[in-house]
Amino acid sequence: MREDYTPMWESLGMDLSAHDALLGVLEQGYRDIYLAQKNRPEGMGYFDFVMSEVHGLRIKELLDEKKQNRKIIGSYCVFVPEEIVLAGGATLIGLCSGADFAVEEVEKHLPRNTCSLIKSSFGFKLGKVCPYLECADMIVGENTCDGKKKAYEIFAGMVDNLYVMDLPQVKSTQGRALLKEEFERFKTAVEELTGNKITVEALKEGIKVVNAKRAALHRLAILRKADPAPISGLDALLANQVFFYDNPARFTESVNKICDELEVRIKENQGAFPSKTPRILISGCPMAVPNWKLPWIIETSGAVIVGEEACVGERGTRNLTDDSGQSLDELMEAFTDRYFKVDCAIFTPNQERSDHIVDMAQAYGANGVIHYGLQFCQPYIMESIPVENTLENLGIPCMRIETDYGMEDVGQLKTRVEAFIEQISD
Ligand code: BJ8
Repeated sequence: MREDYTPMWESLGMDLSAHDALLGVLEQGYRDIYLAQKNRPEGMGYFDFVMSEVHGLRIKELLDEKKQNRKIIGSYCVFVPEEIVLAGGATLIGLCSGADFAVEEVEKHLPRNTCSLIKSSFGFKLGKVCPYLECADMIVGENTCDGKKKAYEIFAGMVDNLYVMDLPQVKSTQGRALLKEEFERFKTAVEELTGNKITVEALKEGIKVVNAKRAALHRLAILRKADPAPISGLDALLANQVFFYDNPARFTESVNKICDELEVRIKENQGAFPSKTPRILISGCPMAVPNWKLPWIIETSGAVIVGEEACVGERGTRNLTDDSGQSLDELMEAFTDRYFKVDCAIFTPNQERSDHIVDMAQAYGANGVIHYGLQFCQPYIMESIPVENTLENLGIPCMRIETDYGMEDVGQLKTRVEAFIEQISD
């Protein structure tokens, strides 16, 4: 029988009945979407376990870390460098939320036409249903899109430990200098929070741990080039989602284990879907847990997803950091270089992202690209038009979808996705 975590949630000041309702929906969704899949790799059992304990065991581990005086830092963006957090002797967890919650309450603080991701983050705070948020010693926001920038001004009145990182919007020399300065400022903030001075050795170790995590996901991504695809897009997405809050070493080991299994599957010509199933690349806004709506629609409509051009996906994990530097400054330079390559749509101009989408579509043998934009997300929706033009000029079919976290449009989306899959199957 599963442990009763009620006293733990109570100690975090959570709203227990609202939280029960959330967990009920999450468990049901997981059963219907994940456990209903066929031909899953056995190694996904680990991620099923992680999800069944998502607000239980992992939170207990984090609270145990806190008892040992280790600080927990929460973040909403892949620009927050985990390397620095680990080097400071703290733990980083992702806080982005993928479900609507307390919408009426949220709309008292934010305009209705705000993207679901931002609204969801507020809903989880206002509804007191996120134990990660409640156990964080520091919450890091970032000046990325206008929605987030302004939302953090309001969020600062709801939490007492918000730290906001500034970010460049242009990939210029000045932009890179700003990013490095902000990483230096963040390093000082982590040192102040933890009381630990970050040393060259600690930073090298932090880089090594994070590189290993990312390398495991690169390995997984490369295996998805095979036909038949050895793993579903839903399962691969889950691994990318769990990346943000699992223990790093355990995560790396679990992903590598799945990769070992997938290598055998590929040799034996086994797939999650039959060979020649139409292959889709998803591109656009990040999908945080439990946002599985669009991938579920795609993979129950006759196609398989072979890659995610998103921050929960390859955009977030693409590059490793050079760890050969011998001084703090050389190491800070090295990961400034690494993070500066992240091609979020907040950057202008942002041709790199279109180029990456083309590269990924070709490398993964995608028959088409589905661009996923959250409603009211200006950066990604605006960028989706040039992205579509670039792809179609190269003969790569593209469909642009705008949606939110609601389920009202599932029927309509399914009809559109089925028509697109039929078109790319010809
Ligand atoms: S680096 S993608 S994680 S900012 S969906 S809140 S952009 S209006 S999430 Fe992101 Fe960092 Fe960029 Fe990645 Fe705004 Fe759009 Fe909402 Fe978004």
